[in-house]
This record gives sequence, C-alpha cells and structure tokens, in this order.
Amino acid sequence: MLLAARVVLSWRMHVRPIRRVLITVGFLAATFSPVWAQEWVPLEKKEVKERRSLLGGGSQWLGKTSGKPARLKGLPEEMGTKLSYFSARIGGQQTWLVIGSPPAGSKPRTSPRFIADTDQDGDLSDEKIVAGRKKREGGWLFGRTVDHYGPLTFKPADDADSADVELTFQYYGADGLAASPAFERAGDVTVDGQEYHLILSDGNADGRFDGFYGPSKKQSQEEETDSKWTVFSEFDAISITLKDARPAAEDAVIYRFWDTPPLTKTLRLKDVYYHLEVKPDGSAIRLAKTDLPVGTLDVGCADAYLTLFSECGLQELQGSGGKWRLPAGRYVCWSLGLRLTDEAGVVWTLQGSGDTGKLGEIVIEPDKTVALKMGPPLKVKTEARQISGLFGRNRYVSMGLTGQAGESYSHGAYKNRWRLPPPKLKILDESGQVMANGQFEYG
Ligand SMILES: [Ca+2]
Ligand SMILES: [Ca+2]
Repeated sequence: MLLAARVVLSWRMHVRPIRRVLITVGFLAATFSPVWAQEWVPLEKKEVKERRSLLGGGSQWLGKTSGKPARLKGLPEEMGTKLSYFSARIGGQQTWLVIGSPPAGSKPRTSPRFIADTDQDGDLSDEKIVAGRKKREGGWLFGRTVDHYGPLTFKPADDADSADVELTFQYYGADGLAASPAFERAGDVTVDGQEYHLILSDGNADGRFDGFYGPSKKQSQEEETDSKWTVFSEFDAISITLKDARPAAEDAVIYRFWDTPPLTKTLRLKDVYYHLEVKPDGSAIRLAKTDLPVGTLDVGCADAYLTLFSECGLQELQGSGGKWRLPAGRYVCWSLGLRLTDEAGVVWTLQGSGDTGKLGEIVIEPDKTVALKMGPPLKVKTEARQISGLFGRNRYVSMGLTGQAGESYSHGAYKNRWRLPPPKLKILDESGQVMANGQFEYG
C-alpha cells in the first residue's frame, strides 16, 4: 500500500515537468508552423498581355449612354461627329469615356479615336486623344477583332493621395466597351507541398487589390445570370492554378467554373480552407490554414447540382445524396439543376432557368442542418395568352417547370450534351378527345 502510494507520488512528480515540456513544445510548434502559412509571398506587377476570357480578369462591361451627358464638357472637335458615350466607375467615381470616328482620310481598318476623362473632373479639354490598335481576342477560330486602347492612368484631380488606376479598353463596336486592368499581380505560392500560380486583379478599378467579395442580397435576388454577374465588378478577382500544369489539364484550374473568380477571404485548395490576407497594393499575399465552423445543407434530392458563392469562395455541389457539409455563412446561388446518369451511362440534365426560389440565398449555421427541399416532384405551369395578329387571333401557351423550393427549370432536358426537342402539347376536351396539337419552342 505504501509502495503504491510512493509510486503514484513519484509519477506525479515526473508528470509535471513532462507536461511543462509538452506545453513548451506545443508553443514552439505554433510559433514555427510551416513557412507558407506565416510568410508573406511577394507578387510581381505584370502587364496584362492577353485577357483569358471576354469578361475574365476583372473586366467591367460598359453600356452605351444615350446622348451626350449634360455634365461633360470640353470634347475636342477632332473626335468627329459620330460619337458614343460610356461611363465607368473608376476609383469609386463615375468617369466619362468617348469613342469617336477614325481620323479623316485614314485607311479602312483604322480604329476610331478614344478619349477618357483621366483626372475625373468632367472636362475633356485637358485630355489627350488616344489612337487605338486592332487586336485579336479569343483565338483565330472563335475570337474576334477589337479596338484596343491604353494603358491609361486615372487619378482624380482633387485627390493627389488616391491610388493610380491603370486600365486598358476594348471596343466591341455596337456591342459596347470593356474596361480591364492593365496590370495584375502574380506570384507562386507553395501550399502543403503543391506549388500554385496565383494572379490578383483589381476588378473594381480602385487601384487596390484587397476588395474581398461578400454575397449580397441584390445578387441573390437577380434572376438573370448577366445581372448576377455585374455584382462581381464591385470586387477584386483571383486566379489560382497548379504551377507548370499543361493548360489543357482539367485540374489545372482550381475553380473549373471560372478562371478568375472573385477574391474571397477564404479559399479552398484540395478540401482544406485557407484564410487570405492581401497587402492593399497587391505586393504580397499570405495564406494560413484555417478551421471553419461548418453546417449542413440538405436539398433532399440526390440528383441535384448547385453552384454557390460565399466569402469562402465557390462551391460546386453534386452527389453525396444532396447533402453537403459547408462552412457557416451566407451563400448566393449562382446556378442549379438536376443531373441523373441512367443504367446505360447516359447523362440527363435539366438546367435551372434563372429563378432559384428559396435557394437564392442560403444561410448555413454552425453544427446545424438547413433543409431546403428542391427538385421533383416538379410542377408544370402553363400560361395561355391570346394575341391578335395579322392572321387573326392566336393562342400562345408557355410552360414553366418549378421544383419544391420554387426553383424554375428550363423545360428542355439535355441528353448527354445535346438538348432534346421541346415537349409537345395536346389539348384535350372533357371526354379526352384531342382538340388541338402543338409543339413548344425554345424562346
Ligand atoms: Ca479631365
Ligand atoms: Ca480593387
């Protein structure tokens, strides 16, 4: 008995120093965790030579303004008489840009002249006219030739401390004008033994690189993909690819959906989340492994697929019985649909057609399950309209498919990659006799 007590006592005396050593080792490990998680990785300023896609790399699409804006003055006469006016948000200020005619007597394929209010004072008499050059974009087969201008540096006349915003412009004729960052920040970062190539773009044209994306109510309520897209020009963008991967390699782009998704505070690489810190001038980035509180989204439909955006980046969800573990936070649904592979290996797809219903905005809470049933049974809603035309009165029947969460689907299913012919329509009388036959058309 005495011996046992002595043994216990001596063990206790030993365990204390051991614990102290363990605590010290733990503290050291926390201080000297892997270099990639702690060190700032420098990013070099690089000229954007070729835009990867039409709206990639943080380009802003600028719509034409009808007529001359009242507040704009000092337009040089050499700009010609055929003028198109555009406005862009540069450094948070509305800024005017004008496309004119090509110089008089110039060769047929000469770019029209361009002028921009680079000091943002509403006066163009203090600005230089810019000559453009023709540039091929998007390859020879599917690409097109655009008029390219810049780089031009924008800085407000009344704020000498604000950051320079350097942009190039691409004129697509009647289709409009795009403003793109002239420079980006690029570098390589090694995470868990894998080297990645990383590019930051000043997507919201304010001369800074730390404009992180946050899902907005406005974006979740937009039904059209184009309108959802415009929200992204309010934030900066990031591109992350496996270093030295062949461009065609499928897994080279981390986010397959887009080559330049919006910059988010957290990023997922190989199912591990990393917190991102960016120097405002884009000169360095720091990644640190992070544990996020997670919850569950359950859409109660094994064939569903969803593309969601949150502060943790893009989530492309499919499989696992329609149940996914996600970091807690607010998500905006970008697109959805149903996909099923039959016994013959044929993939059937029914794409969502814009209205995401209750799935438009999803809030995931830690350790909780959000149940939002989507998919079948689908409700078919037909709407008949009578339109009087030249050849008498016609009845038009439109059809909509709605799932359990109120999400709408396009009524043409895809068999593998091919869209099937639109469904047929029969109008029956009370006794089941066919009164009329019709065929839906995609519109
Ligand atoms: Ca000016
Ligand atoms: Ca920015």
